[in-house]
Amino acid sequence: MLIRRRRGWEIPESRATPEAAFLDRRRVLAAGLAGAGSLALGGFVFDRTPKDLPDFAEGDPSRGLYPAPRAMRYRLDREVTAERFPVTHNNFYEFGSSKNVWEPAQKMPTRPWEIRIDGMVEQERTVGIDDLLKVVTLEERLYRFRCVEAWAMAVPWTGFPMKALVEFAKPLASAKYVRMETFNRPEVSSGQRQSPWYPWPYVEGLTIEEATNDLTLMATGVYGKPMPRQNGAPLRLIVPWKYGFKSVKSIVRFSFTDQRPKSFWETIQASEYGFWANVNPKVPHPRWSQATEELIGTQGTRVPTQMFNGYGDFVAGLYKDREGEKLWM
Ligand SMILES: Nc1nc2c(c(=O)[nH]1)N[C@H]1C(S)=C(S)[C@@H](COP(=O)(O)O)O[C@H]1N2
Ligand SMILES: [Mo]
Repeated sequence: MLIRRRRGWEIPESRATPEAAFLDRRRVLAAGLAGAGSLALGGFVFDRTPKDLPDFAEGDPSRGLYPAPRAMRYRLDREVTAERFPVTHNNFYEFGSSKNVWEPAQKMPTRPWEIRIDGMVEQERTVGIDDLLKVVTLEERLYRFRCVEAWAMAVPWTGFPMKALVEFAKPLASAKYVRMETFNRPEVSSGQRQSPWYPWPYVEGLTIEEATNDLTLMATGVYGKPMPRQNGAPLRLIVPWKYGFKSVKSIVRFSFTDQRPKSFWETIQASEYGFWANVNPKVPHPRWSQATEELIGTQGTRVPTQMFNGYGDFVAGLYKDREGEKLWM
């Protein structure tokens, strides 16, 4: 293992995992370390980034579907982030609370991968990922992506509109929300084993209107290849106008419901991570500003955060009748 000075985009440990701050404190107490320890790395990080990226999609049976044609409608105001950053700088608590989870994530089997569709639907059903991929059309979209921790990237996701998944599921008219769940498998998830106090499984939710918005993508790949495990293989959500924690990874269940789902992060700390979580530069997180964001892979370049992460034309209408609700965090 190599210890070296952090690069510009690697914010110090104390700021790098604010989403984990509460739980880290609990873990320190639980371990009887009386508030010490967790910051011992100071300004240093362990670099687990390989020089040459491994073939993260080795053996993936869906390989032949990539690369998919790019949808030119989704334009960026910045360069696409170099591939090595988004595939080695991740948030995926199932494999630990640091950003260096790509290696442990390789332990996650992605086949067979069964997806349960249940709740307020015409007929509950289970579908395998490869059967689902046969009935949808993949496309590539360049999206900005903004983590609540004030770092951002620009990524070529491949996937299909979530609208197609909703049509496939045939929800009843009474369904108002879709609740999405990540796998719960402590035998493959070091995070679930080592941090049993987290409210596993990871859960997120959207209104049906959000889920069927043109922007909302079920992502199955990135950089013209099947999705690496650390980015949420084989199926994850991408909602680019919301903070990144809404974009739940490695989904195994979609439940249609008339009750607003309570997410993983909302269960942990509702005052900081709410249901709506739309990006807004003017509404600070209780512990830091959201006015600017650091572009990963650029030696610390910061740019202004945009309202709805720059996607207001697509989504502002969704919230017209929701004034007074806590739409921004
Ligand atoms: N199941 C699951 N999904 C998750 C997370 C997680 O810890 N577990 N982290 C979220 C957060 S905070 C972010 S910023 C994005 C990161 O996605 P990336 O690693 O592909 O950049 O995934 C989101 N989806
Ligand atoms: Mo995040």
